[in-house]
Formats: sequence, C-alpha cells, structure tokens
Amino acid sequence: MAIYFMDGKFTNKDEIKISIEDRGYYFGDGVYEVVKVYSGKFFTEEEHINRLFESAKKIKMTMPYTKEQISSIIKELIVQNKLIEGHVYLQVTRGSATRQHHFPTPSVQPVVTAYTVEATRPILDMEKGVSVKSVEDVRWLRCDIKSLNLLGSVLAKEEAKDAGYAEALLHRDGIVTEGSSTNMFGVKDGVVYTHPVSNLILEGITRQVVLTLCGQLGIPVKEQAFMLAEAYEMDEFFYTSTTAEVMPITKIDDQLIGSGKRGRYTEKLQQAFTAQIPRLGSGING
Ligand code: PSZ
Repeated sequence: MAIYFMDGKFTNKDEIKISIEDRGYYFGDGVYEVVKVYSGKFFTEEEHINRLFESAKKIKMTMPYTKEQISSIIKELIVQNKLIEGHVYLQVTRGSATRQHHFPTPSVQPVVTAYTVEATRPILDMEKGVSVKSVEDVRWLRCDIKSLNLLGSVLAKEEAKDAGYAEALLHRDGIVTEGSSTNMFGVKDGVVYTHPVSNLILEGITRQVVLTLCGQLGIPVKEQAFMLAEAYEMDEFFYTSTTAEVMPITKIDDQLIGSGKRGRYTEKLQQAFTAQIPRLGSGING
C-alpha cells in the first residue's frame, strides 16, 4: 500500500485525517511543490525546496521544518514507496483554525502532507507535440508564488481540455504569460523567447534548466514578453514543466506552428535535457 506523509508520520492514506477547518481547504491558504524522480533519484531537488521556502515566505508562513528535514521526508517517501519514476507532491497549509480570513491568533502549526506518484515520461507527446488553446489570464497578480489557490489555472485548463487542447496558453491583454501549469517558449529566427521573471509567471525550475541548456548550446535567449499574435508566427513553440519536461507545441488555437511538427531547436533542447536526467546506477542522490 502506498505510504503518505502527514505531520511527522509515514502512514497509509486511510490513516490521514485533514481537519474541516484546514486553511488549505477553506482558502487555498498554502504552498506546494512537485519534485520529479528519475531512476529513484531526484532531479533539481534543491531548487524545488528553495522555491517552496520562498513561496512560504511570500505568504508570510513559517515552515515547520528545515530544508534538510523536507529533503529527508521526500527521500523517505521515495524509499518507502520504492519509487523509480514519477514525482513527489508536497504541500504545506497554514494549518487549522476557526474560519476567519486573517492569520490564526494564536498561531497554529502549518500542516505538511506529501506522497509519491508513479508516472512515466510523456514520450509520445514529446515526439509528436501537442496543441494549446489561448485563454485570457484572469489569475491574481502574484503568480510568482506556487500557491494552492489555483482556481484561475483550473478554469483555464478545463476550457482548453474541453475544446480538445492539451494546455491553455495564457495571455494578459494579448501578452503571453505562461501556461496553466507550464512556462511557454517561442523560437523565431534561432532566438528563444519567453516571458521574463515577474509577478505574472511562476519561475519554473524546468524553465531555468532550459535557459541554462540554451546557454550551453549557444542558442540566444530573449526573456522578453511577446504577443499572442506573434506566437502564431513563431517558427517553433514549446512549454516546460517538471512532468512535461520540454513539450513541443505544434498548434496554437487553429494555427499550425512552423511545419506543424516538432521543431529542431525544441528537439535539441529535449536531447540536452534528457542527457541530464539521472540514470539507473548513476550514483545516489535520492
Ligand atoms: O504534473 C503536472 O502537471 C505539473 S508538475 C509541475 C507543474 C505541473 N507545473 C508547475 C508550473 C506552474 O504551475 C505554472 C503556473 N507555471 C509554470 C510551471 C512549471 O514549473 P516547473 O518547471 O518548476 O514545474
């Protein structure tokens, strides 16, 4: 049976009881992370844990564990669940207290829960590419926080899925920001474009990895906002996330991108990304 973590204990799902007054449940008042596991080993664990603590700080929540303790919890979950390929989901809510908007007084302990998910890489989509639907970005103005409050993303993703698309391409007044749970990139004349880091996007860990790979491969990058109208005209388009890695986009709305097939820069970045993935027998970090 799968092992879950809650507040210091490793246990099975049925043993976990979340309070009806948990602020995550009432307000989406909390933060989370998804860490990818390849061959039983973490990928970019430190970056994810750092971002978790940054998100907690931005919502003025004191983490109940140190970074080292969070790392140990994730490691223990991987071992106990014998996870080889998939990810760890970990969230922290501000805790449980009588419903009132302001922070609980006296303060309460944040609630930490985590578990593992078995999942394989989306290899087929990574070769063939996917289509995305443009959706107006109506989320709040602190998208830099990886918060549990995801209704804007949920509605955008549903609108895309309902229309038969894999992901929503969000835009604010025509300016492309990111996806519902991904960062968006275009390639034009050999230059990679993506929205700059700001309060309007989540600074994805995979985004950082890809920008570093562009540097190593000598591919010029412009972290500069572009319009949806310009996105249609890009030679290539792709999105990134922890689970999607580097995902080619072959169609935006009813507009084919480039040749309508995975582009060559996208493929190069996928190859470089794959070369970084921990392999079986490649030493222990997890
Ligand atoms: O399994 C999934 O569908 C996942 S795992 C992580 C994400 C989706 N998305 C993270 C994310 C996001 O929520 C938003 C709004 N923008 C960008 C990203 C990509 O961030 P990284 O690369 O850190 O996963």
